[in-house]
Amino acid sequence: MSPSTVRDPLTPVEEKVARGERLSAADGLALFESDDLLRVGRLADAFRKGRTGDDAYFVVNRHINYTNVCLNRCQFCAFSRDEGEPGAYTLDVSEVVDKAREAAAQGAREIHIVGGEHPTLPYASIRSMITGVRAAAPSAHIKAFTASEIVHFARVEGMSVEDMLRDLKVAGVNSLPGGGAEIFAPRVREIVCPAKISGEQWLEVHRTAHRVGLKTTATMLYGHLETIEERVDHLFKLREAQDETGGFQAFIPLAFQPKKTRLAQLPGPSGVDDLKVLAAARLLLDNFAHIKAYWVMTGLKLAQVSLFFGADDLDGTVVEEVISLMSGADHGQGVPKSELIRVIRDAGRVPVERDALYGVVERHGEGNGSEVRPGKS
Ligand code: V47
Repeated sequence: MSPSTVRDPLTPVEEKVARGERLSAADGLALFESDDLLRVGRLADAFRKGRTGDDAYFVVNRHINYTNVCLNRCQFCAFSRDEGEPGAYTLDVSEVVDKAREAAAQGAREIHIVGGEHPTLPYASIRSMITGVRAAAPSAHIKAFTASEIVHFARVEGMSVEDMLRDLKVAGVNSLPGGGAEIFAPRVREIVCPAKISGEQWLEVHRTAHRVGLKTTATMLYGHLETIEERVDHLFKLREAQDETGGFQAFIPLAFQPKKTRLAQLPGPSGVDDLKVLAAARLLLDNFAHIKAYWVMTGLKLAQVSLFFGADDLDGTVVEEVISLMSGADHGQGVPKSELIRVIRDAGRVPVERDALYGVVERHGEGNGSEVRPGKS
């Protein structure tokens, strides 16, 4: 074949996207291998626009990390502690409930509760925490417990995962967050989180949650020891599970924060990597309605730029997410709603305040916000 007839690897991907065809693993690799970030971004942006148009979502939410005591001690996690170690903490049920009450009073629609796998905290306390939050914030959506916490509670109580999920649903849990997925590849899990549930178990918990009527989200922790093949494999496993159940609401890539972890020698992902992961995810996860840019991990400025690389959601006001704070992420611990509205508008999108299930709370179209847009008249 002469050089002029060699096709560049992105052309067939662009053709497939234009024909509405599903992308293959080879296409996924071509996206990650491409040096033409803007071309990859344009493709993802056009795909996103076909799904969500000019809307960009955000939610008023609050994270509550009830304990950092954890049996797993994953290499990438600077949050976890052994029981009794300096810096270890466990909030009382009343402290969690107070934080939830305060959040609801400030307009939070979603309360995101996760913690470590505590070796001695009884399940009865976990349950009281949820019933307490439900009573204190009756109209807030409770998004609680990663798949690995669910497996831990089920083990402690001698219950099946399905029964545990049903019990938590009765107590007041409305959906599961996507944490703990990390990267599904056993090769990497063996190094970075050997004590944690496997990728297969994570997927099984989410399939079970969907079966019992709980929606969930999905994450991928990237920018540590994984290869691009392993990223594509992770995304494909999510796509396959979503084909089966349809229960995932959104995908959230989590940019590895190395600073205070046992993998601090690693540089962490670059900005180009952050944008490429979002764009590739948007294109490969054709059965996911939403892709979130989680500003806590990337900073609000890059999260804003992510709206041009496949993301349609900036997640939330967040408030006090300790997992990233302890890992050295220094992008702030909360952002006011007015700031999310401002950055979305400044990107030329319509800010849509959503609830936890993507129901529209308010469209902040031009003219009904009070914030100033410097440089725009
Ligand atoms: O489970 C831990 C990851 C997760 C680090 O579901 C780290 O809507 C980066 O899951 N660098 C917690 N990531 C955050 C999370 C999340 C956030 C926002 C929205 C949703 C959702 C989920 O963060 C953990 C773990 O996978 N993590 N340490 C670190 N050093």
